[in-house]
Amino acid sequence: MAERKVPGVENFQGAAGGWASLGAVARVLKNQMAVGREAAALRRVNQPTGFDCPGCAWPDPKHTSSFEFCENGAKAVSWEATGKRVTPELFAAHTVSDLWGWSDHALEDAGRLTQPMAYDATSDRYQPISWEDAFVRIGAALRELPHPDMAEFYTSGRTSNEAAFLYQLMVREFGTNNFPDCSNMCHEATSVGLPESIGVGKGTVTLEDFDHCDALFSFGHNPGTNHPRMLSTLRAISKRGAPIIAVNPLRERGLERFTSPQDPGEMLTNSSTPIAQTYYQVKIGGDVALLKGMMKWLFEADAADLAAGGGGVLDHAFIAEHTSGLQALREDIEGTRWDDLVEISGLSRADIEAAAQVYAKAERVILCYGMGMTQHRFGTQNVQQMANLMLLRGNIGRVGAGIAPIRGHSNVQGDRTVGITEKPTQTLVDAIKRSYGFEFPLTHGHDAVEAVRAIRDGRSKALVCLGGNLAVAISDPETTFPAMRKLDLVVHVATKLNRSHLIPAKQAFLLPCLGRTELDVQASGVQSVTVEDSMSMVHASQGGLKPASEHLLSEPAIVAGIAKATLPGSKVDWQSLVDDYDRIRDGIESVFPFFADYNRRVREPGGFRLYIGASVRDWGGPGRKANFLVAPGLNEDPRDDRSDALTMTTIRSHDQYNTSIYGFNDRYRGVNGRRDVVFMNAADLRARGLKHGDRIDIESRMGTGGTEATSQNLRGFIAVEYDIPRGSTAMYYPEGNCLVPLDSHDPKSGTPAYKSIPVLIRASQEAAESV
Ligand SMILES: Nc1nc2c(c(=O)[nH]1)N[C@H]1C(S)=C(S)[C@@H](COP(=O)(O)OP(=O)(O)OC[C@H]3O[C@@H](n4cnc5c(=O)[nH]c(N)nc54)[C@H](O)[C@@H]3O)O[C@H]1N2
Ligand SMILES: Nc1nc2c(c(=O)[nH]1)N[C@H]1C(S)=C(S)[C@@H](COP(=O)(O)OP(=O)(O)OC[C@H]3O[C@@H](n4cnc5c(=O)[nH]c(N)nc54)[C@H](O)[C@@H]3O)O[C@H]1N2
Ligand SMILES: [Mo]
Repeated sequence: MAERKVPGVENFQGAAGGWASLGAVARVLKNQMAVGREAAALRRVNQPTGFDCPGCAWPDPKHTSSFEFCENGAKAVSWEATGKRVTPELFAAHTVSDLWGWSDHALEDAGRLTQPMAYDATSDRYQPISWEDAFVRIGAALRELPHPDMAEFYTSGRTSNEAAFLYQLMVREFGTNNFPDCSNMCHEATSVGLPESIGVGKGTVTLEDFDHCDALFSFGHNPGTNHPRMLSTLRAISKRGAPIIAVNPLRERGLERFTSPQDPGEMLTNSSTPIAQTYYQVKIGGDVALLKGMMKWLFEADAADLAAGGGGVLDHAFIAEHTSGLQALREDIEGTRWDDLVEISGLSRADIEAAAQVYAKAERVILCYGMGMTQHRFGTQNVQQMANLMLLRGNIGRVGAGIAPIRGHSNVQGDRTVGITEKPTQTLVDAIKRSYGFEFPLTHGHDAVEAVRAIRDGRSKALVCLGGNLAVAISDPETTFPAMRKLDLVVHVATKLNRSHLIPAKQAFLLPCLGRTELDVQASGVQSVTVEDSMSMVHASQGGLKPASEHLLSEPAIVAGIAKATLPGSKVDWQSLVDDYDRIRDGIESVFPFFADYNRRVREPGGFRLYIGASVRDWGGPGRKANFLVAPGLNEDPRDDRSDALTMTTIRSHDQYNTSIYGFNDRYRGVNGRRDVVFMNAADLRARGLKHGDRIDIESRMGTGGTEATSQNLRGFIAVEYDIPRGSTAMYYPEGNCLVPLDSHDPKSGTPAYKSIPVLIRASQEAAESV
């Protein structure tokens, strides 16, 4: 790190975890001012009889007997269980335009929403409304639309299976498949890419597999911040001597060293366990080059071994029995030059070969990956090249081996499983007809990007959001914000206030719901909901806290309320489903037979695992095979015509949950009290005549080259010298979203290219002086 002192920026030397993370939790609890309530909540998190942690989708160990400490989980829980409240008085005191001026942090920090509110344009304020009136007005507005396809129904991944199932049932009876979903911005490349490779769009491993792997590869994710409970698993692997290989342009501390708060020895001696044995700082967008390089070495080593009379390095028996497409892959890889692989990955040939050797030496390999792989224009190719690598040595479908997309929201995978999809199948149409007696169209609906396009073009006039913060999470606020202001109806079901709520349409409703931590009582008594984690484990979640306000309804009750008002002749008995969530689960089971015996199985401690064909080498039905798939070229990103362009990635800080900004510190990257930083390589700074701490402007070059570019440039950010490859640069999400035009996404999966934005960076025009 450079000599110059920049306020709030330092070189963090510690390990991930440890006392600092306990301290951080204590601070959050204090700030949220309801310590009793939150501490009670924390004792019940991820317990067999407690609630599922809203923090992430990492699975729970089988027999959790004591609270598994996790900083991320503690923050998520206390953020929800806060003592602060957004009351009608707050809305009376502030116009919506006034609230717009608050920061994202301040909006959510104001506390929990307490009453249903409706927007009044004359006073530019949200005013209290009764639930009944809200439902009636929403129902009337939806029915007034000329066509059901003119409404968008967004889901964010905290929604339970029960709420999601009711929601899709309502929307389908209403007559559309417009299901934009947070997973369209997240692991869609997995959902689209993996089925083509291995017949299923989900991970193939269980948590137990991690006890048996001989090597673990981590591509493009940051577990120290985003899935801290995974560090315990990584630590155990490291302790038994199996190599962990990290592939990430940034040196993320959680992948380097971890002090386990669960380990009194480490805590008392301030020692830590090393995590990654080798850390490859790939260039942003260079992963396909690395993967192809590894495969190139494998093909070469295999040929040499076979020529020498050996059995080969590839798993030939597996390839012959279970796969197709090897020859085309081999030709593609053989036609790729080492020089190109080295240049685009940013890694030396020796490094690439060493990674391949670790892979080849291990009998059982697990490969984990996150947003660093999916949020690119070539996200689907990234996923499929990882699958190729795994298939070459039969590393899918046996104990201790497999591919593990690490999901984000705690039930993002489950929402999809129970029907939140814009691309329904005939099977789903038939099953819903059988169970509920109505038909719905097979036509594909809108995903997240397409929904915003439709809103922009006036093709959609209503937006209903079951959670989330769509306007801020999606790319291109310059397009999105003004487009959403033109809507006729917007409905937000939410726990906390955020910027999307402040983009009112002609009619806007803010409907406050119970959170995961809270007691949900319906006619038949206390209810639990169910969720599915990253490893396809389905389990129950039951909140225990007194609701934040007496006016809150559960998400299933709100969905049913909207449904009854929108569909007067409905074939569904909405009230009976809400009275007893067991009936919703019976419904899920009747539509999706793989949930057989749902209510019984989910009551077993730890729940049950859904059938994942690829885990047992069933590639999507009898006679089907796994496929090696060719990705043409090495990098599909639009190369910029300007050679001085850098590639920007947008990442999460340690103190945020997506668009929820808990605070302004990013401890493991040494940033305190600010978010306006851009991490840059020293040579890139020098080449632009810049120094650590200088103020800079960022110009997006994405979409230059013909596509419609509406993205905006950023001014007055702070350049921070950082250990990142030359040509790569990073800043925080959502600050960076305005650099990504709506049309910059993976053409196959629709995932916005948040992680590879060509940008020009120069000294700020705004203020000549630096900090
Ligand atoms: N505390 C906390 N927990 C969370 C969330 C949160 O915001 N806060 N969000 C939740 C959600 S919805 C999700 S999806 C997950 C997200 O969890 P992650 O997948 O870890 O998401 P990001 O923070 O976006 O980090 C992506 C990582 O990819 C790296 N990266 C960037 N570009 C590239 C590239 O081109 N190649 C490679 N190999 N790596 C790259 C970045 O350096 C970073 O380490 O976490 C979930 N858990
Ligand atoms: N540049 C850039 N953009 C990105 C990403 C990136 O890495 N870079 N990541 C993308 C990813 S992976 C994702 S998943 C999306 C996230 O997109 P979203 O899921 O839409 O966003 P969140 O920030 O998770 O939503 C936060 C809001 O959810 C509401 N909420 C919280 N808990 C509950 C609940 O229990 N019920 C209900 N009804 N509401 C609740 C609160 O009101 C809160 O304000 O963002 C995407 N955007
Ligand atoms: Mo996500």
